[in-house]
Amino acid sequence: MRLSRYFLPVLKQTPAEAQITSHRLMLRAGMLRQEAAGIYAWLPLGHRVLKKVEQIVREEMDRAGAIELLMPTLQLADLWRESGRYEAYGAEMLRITDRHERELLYGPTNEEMIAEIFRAYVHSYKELPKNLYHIQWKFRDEQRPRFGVMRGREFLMKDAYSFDVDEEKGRASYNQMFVAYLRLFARMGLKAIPMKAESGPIGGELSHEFIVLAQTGESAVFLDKRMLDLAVPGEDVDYRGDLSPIIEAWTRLYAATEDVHDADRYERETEAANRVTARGIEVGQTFFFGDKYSVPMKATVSGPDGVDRPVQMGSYGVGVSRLVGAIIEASHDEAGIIWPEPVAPFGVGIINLRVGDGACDEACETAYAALTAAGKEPLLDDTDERPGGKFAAMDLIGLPWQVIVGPRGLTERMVELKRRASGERRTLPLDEALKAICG
Ligand code: 5CA
Repeated sequence: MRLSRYFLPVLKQTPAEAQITSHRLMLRAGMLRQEAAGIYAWLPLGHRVLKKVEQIVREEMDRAGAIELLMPTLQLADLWRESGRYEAYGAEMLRITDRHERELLYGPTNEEMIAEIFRAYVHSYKELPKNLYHIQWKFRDEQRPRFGVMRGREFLMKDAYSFDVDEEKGRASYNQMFVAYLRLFARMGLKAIPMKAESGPIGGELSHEFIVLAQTGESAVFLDKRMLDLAVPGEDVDYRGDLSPIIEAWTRLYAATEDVHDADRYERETEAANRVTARGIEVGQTFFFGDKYSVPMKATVSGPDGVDRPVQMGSYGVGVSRLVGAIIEASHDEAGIIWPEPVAPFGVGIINLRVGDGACDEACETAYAALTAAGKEPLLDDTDERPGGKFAAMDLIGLPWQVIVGPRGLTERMVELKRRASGERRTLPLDEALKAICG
């Protein structure tokens, strides 16, 4: 992408309304624009990151055997009356009436709708297990939307739903998702700590919240510091095998939530020497709730004995849009964002310090073509901005690499290569810089 043709409205001033770093940086880096309280337009740079995060989530869901579909944002109120949640959900639900006076709602989650789809088509245990997921916008009319995409009203969520014939198999499906979660957060450069959780309005007894540690997090956590070094299951995890040892190793060290009672319980369960207090951001939550929805909604399957039974369900959410903010909270410095490579909007920034200078333009075009061909998605700053402004903007948007091309260096056939994360700079010939980036 050439910056002169792109749409990247970076702000020089710090926006007054932003209270936390990620919100401030997303506004300054031209990623996001607020359209109403808790409702945002994703500008091109933000949109690229959102799509990368979404794709990692999708790949790990697919790897774990989940199947993607897409359900609508609007749902019929009657569907929610079946489960009893239409009234229970309260003021957070955005209720809508259409021209025929039919009652609808903007979906805050999809347990009811997926149970409705399931019961229409699946009737036998032989078709199980199944795990269906989608990545779709949700709406929750939060009392206090704040911190930008962290607590929005409209937000992008991945929600997966597992269906099994009995509780044991249902728990095995839950464990598969648990491991997939550890992996998908790790792929984004995050360490997400699973904590035993209350299930709230979703219901059920078995639930974990996945928390990314960050100073600005909304949840206070008490955790065993050994968790910080616990390995994340690698590529070799066999989802068909028994995952309980991995779950065991993690849940043995789970932390408690801000609930004081949990903190008390935790006190008893762990040695004080290993305990640390921290703050964190909830980037995902998993639930196993058995027949909570399948009983009222009559989603049943016949078992091997020919007898019908309610299907055993779990649900698994990831806050896709919240993750973009969480990654920034976990990875930034005074100058701006530091994107982990897998989610960076562009892989490399090329800075042309003197646009119009034949040698500079040519070296930049060479770099641009080679990096594009290598799949590194370069962003070429070919604008007339002053060098100082170019450096500041490039640091702010946080691409992993910068290639800086100026007339002085080029007289000795040299460019500068900067690593955004460490700040390390090297002066070297262009082809060597390209080799260093492409590996
Ligand atoms: N049906 C279940 C799982 S699919 C569910 O809705 N779970 S949830 O309520 O925990 O939401 C899943 C994830 O969405 C949360 O872990 C969080 O990361 C994200 N999320 C929830 N509310 C918001 C919000 N207001 N703004 C941004 N992200 C949110």
